[in-house]
Amino acid sequence: MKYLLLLLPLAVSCARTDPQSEVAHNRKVMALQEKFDRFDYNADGRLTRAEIEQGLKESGVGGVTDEELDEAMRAYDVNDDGAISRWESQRAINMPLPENQ
Ligand SMILES: [Ca+2]
Ligand SMILES: [Ca+2]
Repeated sequence: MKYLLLLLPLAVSCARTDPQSEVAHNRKVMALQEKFDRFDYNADGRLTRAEIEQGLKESGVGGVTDEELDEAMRAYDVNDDGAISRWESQRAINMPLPENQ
């Protein structure tokens, strides 16, 4: 469930919607964009580890260790440039949670 910690502020508002519905999906993407923009403090279109850390703190999500952040960055940072881009975050909401977590 560790990945869920990072995704929580990004995806928690979408968890209860019907994944089959296009409307629900659009709503999900919009909610994600909104949170993405809120986390993207320097508005460069990418979330760095530091921005995510700050965003989690301001969202009241505590108890995320450095290790878990590293792990989540590795999972979401597809092109390995040290930041989560918009499409990487969009990919993440459609990604099934790892079953062994
Ligand atoms: Ca940024
Ligand atoms: Ca990246």
